[in-house]
Amino acid sequence: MLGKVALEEAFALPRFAERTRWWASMFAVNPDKHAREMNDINDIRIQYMDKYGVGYQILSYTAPGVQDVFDRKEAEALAVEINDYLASTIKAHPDRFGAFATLSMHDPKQAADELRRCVLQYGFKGALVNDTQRAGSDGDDMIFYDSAEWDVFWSTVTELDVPFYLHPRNPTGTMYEKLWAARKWLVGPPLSFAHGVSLHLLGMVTNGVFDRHPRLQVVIGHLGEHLPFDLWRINHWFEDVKKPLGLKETCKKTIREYFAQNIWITTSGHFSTPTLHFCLNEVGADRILFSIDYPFEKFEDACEWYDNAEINEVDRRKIGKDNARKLFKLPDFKDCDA
Ligand code: GRE
Repeated sequence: MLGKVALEEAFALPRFAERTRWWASMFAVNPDKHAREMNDINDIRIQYMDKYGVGYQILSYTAPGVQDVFDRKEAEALAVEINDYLASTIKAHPDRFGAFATLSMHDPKQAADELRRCVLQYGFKGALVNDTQRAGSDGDDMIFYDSAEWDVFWSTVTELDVPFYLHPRNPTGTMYEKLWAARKWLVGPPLSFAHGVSLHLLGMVTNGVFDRHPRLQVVIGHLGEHLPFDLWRINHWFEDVKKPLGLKETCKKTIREYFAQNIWITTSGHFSTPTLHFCLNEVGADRILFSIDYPFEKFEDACEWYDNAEINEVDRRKIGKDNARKLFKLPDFKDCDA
């Protein structure tokens, strides 16, 4: 399929070469290739896009990114540097690249202001944040965005009418020591990433963020970070036990209603047809978006799978490009009408 749109596609600042290699040492079998692909925007990436029928990508800063920076001032300055760099780097290819804003999430009002700047000044398509923000003098605090204090941020997101991508990051500090250190091979895609994002997103659901901001659109990757598989059970426990016990005070709708009205899932890093079929049943084609997860995953694996997956052509088109085109109000891009 030509003109696919991909949404969870990472880049890094070339000046952080050492950091990119550190991350690659945990997640890439060929760290040199990974670093080359991560630091490139306009060359290798466009060759892959042309070869595998990807018309447009929305780029985002790689994990853990600014969410790993526990000094507030440093985090805020880094986010601005990244946004300015990305805006100037993709300027040459408006028909191929869009951008997600990178945000420091230390302070809700400052995050909202930087998002507004990126959307109004640069035309960025939304924000992508890597799960909780590290904070505190030793980086051991974690800021979640599911409390009422964050309403000022979510109001800005909905006022600007842009989606918010909740992306994973690695567990750190005491959490890492207690849960993961003795089981380090489970850090990342095998388990910890889905764990973190699911906790955070369900925190937003149960703490009433979507009730207070009913137009908010949140995207999660990896075919829903295990949540679609658990929808029946979550719904059963919310409706039959937790709501009678008090959850109904903060969470008015059912989990399925939030999935139908506020939540999107992407195929990033999860190229399985049986799982996609399952998500088509549980979540529906109108809420699924194609993505790759480059350079952690290969264009070849994502695109050859997707182009040949046994799904009907109406759904292939929606998931492959049309849903994203509408959700992100994309400009015309290469092969957008193919
Ligand atoms: C990511 O999407 O950021 C990611 C990593 C590490 C491994 C896999 C992956 O940062 O998808």
